[in-house]
Amino acid sequence: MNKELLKLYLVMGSSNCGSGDPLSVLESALKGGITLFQYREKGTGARSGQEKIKLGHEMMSMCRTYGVPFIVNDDVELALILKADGIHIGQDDGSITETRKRFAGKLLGVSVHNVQEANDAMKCGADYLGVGPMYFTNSKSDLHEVKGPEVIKEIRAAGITLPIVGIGGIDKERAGSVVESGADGIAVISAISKAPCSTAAAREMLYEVEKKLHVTKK
Ligand code: TZP
Ligand code: MG
Repeated sequence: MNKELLKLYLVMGSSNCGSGDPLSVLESALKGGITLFQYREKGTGARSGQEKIKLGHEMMSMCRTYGVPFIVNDDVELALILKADGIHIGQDDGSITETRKRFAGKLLGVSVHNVQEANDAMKCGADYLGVGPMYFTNSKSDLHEVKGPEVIKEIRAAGITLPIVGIGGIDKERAGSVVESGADGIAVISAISKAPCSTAAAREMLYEVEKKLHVTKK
């Protein structure tokens, strides 16, 4: 995959938007320059069934308007129904090899927490790795141990060259250290979805990422 897509990856569902309308939040973020979007409909008040599909359709068409690929979190059936651009799965979401087969020609992202999982995901054909949590966050209920950007350094030191995005508690101030550790970009929920202006938040974070990518000549 083109690792430029990972520079600023917005992950979001309706429960991440407070009182805001998810479609408006998404459009605002797209205007600010997000490079990839993941529909992650989880948590209190999350939509299901037809409502989940409907919001997915609306978000996907909005992403298409801005030329940003649309990825679905976990829900393989939904990704197939929507004809999404890809799927992102965690360690407990079934076989990576099987998912790879079902999404041939599409993007496959896998969440990993250490060198072993990173190696396995690479061998099974993942296109990119989501590594986290970088920092503590309230945005995920079943949060793994926080290891910080150091774990990305370990994965790189083990010779894994797959595109990587860091996730978990990342804001504008922390974006640089994640990229410095070897990531190709950052994935965020609240720093954009809960920002007073998602356009400004996205623009500022993209600036920080690009500044660091330029310095490290990636
Ligand atoms: N996976 C690891 S941390 C996390 C996910 C989905 C949540 C990230 O949310 P935030 O608000 O950017 O910390
Ligand atoms: Mg999952």
